[in-house]
Amino acid sequence: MGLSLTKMLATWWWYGEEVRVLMVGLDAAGKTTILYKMKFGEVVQTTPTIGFNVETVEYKNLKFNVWDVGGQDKIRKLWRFYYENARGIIYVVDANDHTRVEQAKGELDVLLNEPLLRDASLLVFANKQDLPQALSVAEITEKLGLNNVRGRQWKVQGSIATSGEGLYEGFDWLANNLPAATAS
Ligand code: G3D
Ligand code: MG
Repeated sequence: MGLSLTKMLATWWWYGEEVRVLMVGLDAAGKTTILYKMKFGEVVQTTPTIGFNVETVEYKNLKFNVWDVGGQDKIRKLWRFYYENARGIIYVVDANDHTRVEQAKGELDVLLNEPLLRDASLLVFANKQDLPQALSVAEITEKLGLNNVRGRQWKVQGSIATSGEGLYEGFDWLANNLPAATAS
């Protein structure tokens, strides 16, 4: 799956210019699993400051920056560095974690209210759909309040990161729904 998908992205994403995509979500949502399942290449982990780890993968002109949201407010200021020129947000939710879905909404709202991310398209992975108690795509859509989102493209995709199910569909949608790069 990895190879055909990366080939597809190379074809469909605009060639030459860097496309930055953020992948964020609470810890244990499944972000790192998705990153490796996609087989984009070497995952480089950096720690700009204590308590803040960023995983970066580059594939041709695509650059993914991945980190855990939630936690100390002072670390939030550091996220801003990665917002610059970000055209897509992949928000990964553990759909089986009923107790933290509200926190996941709060953290998503922070990102959606960020002016630098105003135009970024939003792909939500409602992950861990293999678990019997997982909230459905419709339930995650409702709990995250996504029907109130205005002015940006968004989609919720059910996924099972461990098997790869749903990842292709999600990335396919994002590749086709990125906003045009803003002239700067
Ligand atoms: P994170 O990078 O968002 O913090 P990880 O999350 O990718 O490290 O995943 C956290 C745990 O969830 C991992 O288990 C991983 O295998 C599991 N996981 C990820 N996606 C799925 C999924 O779709 N279904 C199920 N059942 N589990 C998933 P461990 O045990 O290694 O902590
Ligand atoms: Mg991780």
